[in-house]
Amino acid sequence: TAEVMSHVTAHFGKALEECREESGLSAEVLEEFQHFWREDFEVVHRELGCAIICMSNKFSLLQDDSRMHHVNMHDYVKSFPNGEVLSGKLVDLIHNCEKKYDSMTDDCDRVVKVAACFKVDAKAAGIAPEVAMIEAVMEKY
Ligand code: BOM
Repeated sequence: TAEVMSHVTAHFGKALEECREESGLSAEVLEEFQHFWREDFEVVHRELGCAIICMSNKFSLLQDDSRMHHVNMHDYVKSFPNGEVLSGKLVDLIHNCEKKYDSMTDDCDRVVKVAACFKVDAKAAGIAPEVAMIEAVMEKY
């Protein structure tokens, strides 16, 4: 659900500042991670892909090939309030997007495509959070 996704985004987003330098993602492109979900934010920058890889690695959510670690991602999402209602769906959506871009060899370029696909599909599935929902739970993490 969108409510659960707001918690996951608020927590995951806390890793952004630790990853800014090594990813090269400027504040002009993305100031705060929750803006990822804004209607007018375009998920297109290679540096965002690099940042998502760096952030995911802080929580062991990726395998060595920079694809999702299914078990760890499932457990991560499940750890949030009501997480078990989102975990299966989120893993399915991300994996479906990974399959579409599997031939891309540059990890940062591929992950930003996967993230853009995930944003579109999460909105279509009704599990994309409003930015205001994320801001409401930011203080918990
Ligand atoms: O193949 C690479 C898998 C990368 C998975 C991350 C895609 C989604 C990242 C952008 C949105 C994040 C929102 C919430 C946290 C989900 C972990």
